[in-house]
Amino acid sequence: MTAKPFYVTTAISYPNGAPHIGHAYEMIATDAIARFKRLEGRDVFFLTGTDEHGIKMLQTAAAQGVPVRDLADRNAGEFKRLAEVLDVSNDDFIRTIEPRHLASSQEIWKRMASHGANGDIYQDSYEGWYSVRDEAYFDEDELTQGPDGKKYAPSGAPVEWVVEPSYFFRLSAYQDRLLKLYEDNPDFIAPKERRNEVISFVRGGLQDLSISRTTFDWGIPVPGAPGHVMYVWIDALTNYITGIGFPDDTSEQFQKYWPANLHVIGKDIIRFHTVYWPAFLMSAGLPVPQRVFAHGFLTVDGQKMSKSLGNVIDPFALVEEFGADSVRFFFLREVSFGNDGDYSRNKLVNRSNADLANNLGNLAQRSLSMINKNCDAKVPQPGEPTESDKAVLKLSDDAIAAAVKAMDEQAIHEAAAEIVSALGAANNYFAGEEPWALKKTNPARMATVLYVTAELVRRLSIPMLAFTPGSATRLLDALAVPEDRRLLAFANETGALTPGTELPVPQPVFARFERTDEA
Ligand code: ME8
Repeated sequence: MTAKPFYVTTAISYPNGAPHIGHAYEMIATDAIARFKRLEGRDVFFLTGTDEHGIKMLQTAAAQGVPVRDLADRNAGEFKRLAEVLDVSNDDFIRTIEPRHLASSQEIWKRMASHGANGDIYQDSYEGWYSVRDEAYFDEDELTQGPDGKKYAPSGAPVEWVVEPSYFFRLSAYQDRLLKLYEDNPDFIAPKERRNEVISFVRGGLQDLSISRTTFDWGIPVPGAPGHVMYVWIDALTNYITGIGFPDDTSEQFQKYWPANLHVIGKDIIRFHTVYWPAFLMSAGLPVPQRVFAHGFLTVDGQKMSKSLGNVIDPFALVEEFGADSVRFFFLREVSFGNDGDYSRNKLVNRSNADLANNLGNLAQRSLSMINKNCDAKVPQPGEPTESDKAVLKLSDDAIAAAVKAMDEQAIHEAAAEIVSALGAANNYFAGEEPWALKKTNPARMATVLYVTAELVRRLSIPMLAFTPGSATRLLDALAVPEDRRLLAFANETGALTPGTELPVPQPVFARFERTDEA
């Protein structure tokens, strides 16, 4: 049987600056989902990348006195490097300046322009309040007046009155089809509160969307319309189909992976993904994605991250200090996926010490060291299992089943919590059975307890491959688990560890970190 495909994406980030922890967070969470689906045996394609056009890039480049292409190259390189240091398993990295993306964006444009009797794209002129920072026009009633008498967008960015010739997309014609999409597919927008927001926005009526710009040229040329470049969001959203081979939509890859199973994005860009994107796709005659999940925003020590506050956390520095797995696990376990979350150094240290070093690390190191010393460094021969052996193994199997269910709804924090709680039970089992005391009194029973504990480490390390891939791999290596058995289907297999198998000398897998003193 061929594996069922699963196509998952992150948003593509603006490379007008270096990546921050918000970007790292989205990569980590999406990677946990992608890795978990692979552990379930799915044929996963995971795409991430950078969104390199638009006026914001031009302005940053001008402010820095560098060619825009150089700015894009430098920072896109940093985003790629971030994925590497975070141990992110993306299958491709798309940059929207690539030739494949030009072809793809022009093709989707042409399809939208030729849709229906009159086409969904027409030329007119546009004037309105435009925020350069948001790359969006705003209605008068959405703006506020500052103390300086100037008008500001809801984001706080200044707006200016702009008049330009522009192509428009007939978004207004899609209101009913979009409402039907949300109704027929209650899982299309997650979490639920976001869905309600989008539905009431669309019910309020949709205006046609200005989708080309003539005031600058850093963008994808509109086919057959010299002087016009595409509005950056047209080209940005199209990355999701370029990444799997569009415009060749008859290719095996495109047929297999489209529509995407899941777009993971931040809550600030939900309208683009759940209103504009499905409308563009319907217009181009392409199926719409199955689900869009909006995660929350990260703050630092309870405060919004900002350059002026000087509290922007460099994800590379975090990985440098704590290693990818501790950083990953902190965000996955600590932040309830879909809600806002907060980073603080002490919280990361606490989480990593408690769940990784003291819980999983302790269990593995104590049991494996005893096996090394007392069982000839070989997987011990277990005897008949007792009720307590069976109970703790069942508990870990149930936790894994609950984690699978939670991951299906992107409740990543719950899945991680299930595994941590099973590890806690495993530690209690080990402590309660006192294998060190059995060494003299009942060595056969000691062997059984050590076998069961090694089994628990093996079983629970398999789902941990999605969260802490490097260390979970080292634990499975320490148990000599063959590469092709590191899938969830094998987690609850009895007798997976073969007695007599030689095991390497165990090394501690997780470091303990020091808290910084709180004032
Ligand atoms: O929005 N916490 O790019 P971007 C959590 N190019 N997530 C955050 C965050 C924070 N503090 N700040 C940003 C764009 N993000 C567009 C996307 S997709 C076709 C085009 C998230 O670099 C943000 O919500 O501003 C988005 O999902 C991603 O990081 C990239 O943000």
